[in-house]
Amino acid sequence: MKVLLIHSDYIEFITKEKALRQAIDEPKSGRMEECLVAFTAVEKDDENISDIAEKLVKEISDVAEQVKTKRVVLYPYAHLSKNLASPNFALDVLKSAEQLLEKEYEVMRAPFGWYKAFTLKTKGHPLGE
Ligand code: A3S
Repeated sequence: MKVLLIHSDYIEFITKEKALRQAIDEPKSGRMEECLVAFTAVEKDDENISDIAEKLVKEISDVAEQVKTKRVVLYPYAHLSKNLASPNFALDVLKSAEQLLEKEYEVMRAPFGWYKAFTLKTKGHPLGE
């Protein structure tokens, strides 16, 4: 698994085009203020790890505690790996992580299976996809 964690002033995203025919969420746009964004690529090797969602949640929680935020965005981000898990497996992992995180955090899961655009602001520097 590859995870890029960015403590952000805000993130906004919108679905553009479908990227997959299966394992796909409904299209949507979203915005979250002051949050930890977890850009996540689930990899082939993760398919052999039974508690991979728990491991992801641990990683996110550790950093959320450091930066003192209670808001998390789970953002599927396939571009971080060339060795991706199957879409069905990846979506399951992200959904499980969402459920676990919801016990302690306000969580937004960005739609899976889409090309999306995002705007993110961190420490005053706006970035775009
Ligand atoms: O690859 C196209 C879209 O399908 C999802 N996806 C995965 N995301 C994470 N890990 C995997 N193993 C995946 N397999 C499929 C993602 O939603 C992906 N879309 N951010 C968008 C592109 O703008 C994206 O990565």
